[in-house]
Amino acid sequence: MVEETLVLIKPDGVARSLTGEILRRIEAKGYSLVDIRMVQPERDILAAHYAEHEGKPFYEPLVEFMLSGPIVAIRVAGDRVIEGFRMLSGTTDPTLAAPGTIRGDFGRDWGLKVQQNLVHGSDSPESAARELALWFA
Ligand code: YYY
Ligand code: MG
Repeated sequence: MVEETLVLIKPDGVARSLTGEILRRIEAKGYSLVDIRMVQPERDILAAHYAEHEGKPFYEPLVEFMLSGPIVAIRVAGDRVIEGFRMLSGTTDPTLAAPGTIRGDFGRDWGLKVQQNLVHGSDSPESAARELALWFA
């Protein structure tokens, strides 16, 4: 079942020059890069993107972090890519993300926050449709 998902390389991934490595892993898995853009997002797009987390204690620091530098937004297509990219990414907390995943291999613990976990991937077909419309309007 071919799907599309939204992947974001967060400001820490761009700043640490991991863009190429992350794109390489997506392509090596057999997924296609359909569209890609580098963005310095405004607060309103991030508020919409993370609307489900509004009011949670990590929401404000998360949005501030996402505003701290350029982001790479990617439209990725592939068989069950929504679930598949989240497997490539690894679980939210880089400390707990399995070795071999993006967050498990490159997420750092020393003094960094959970929000600095390098990538975002849509979590369902509904989220993917909503987020792709937002970032690739
Ligand atoms: O989908 P995923 O990115 O793995 O996690 P979410 O639960 O959707 O949270 C979004 C984002 O918020 C997460 O990537 C890091 C940050 N965050 C946090 O800073 N602290 C938490 N306790 C939970 C999430
Ligand atoms: Mg999420």
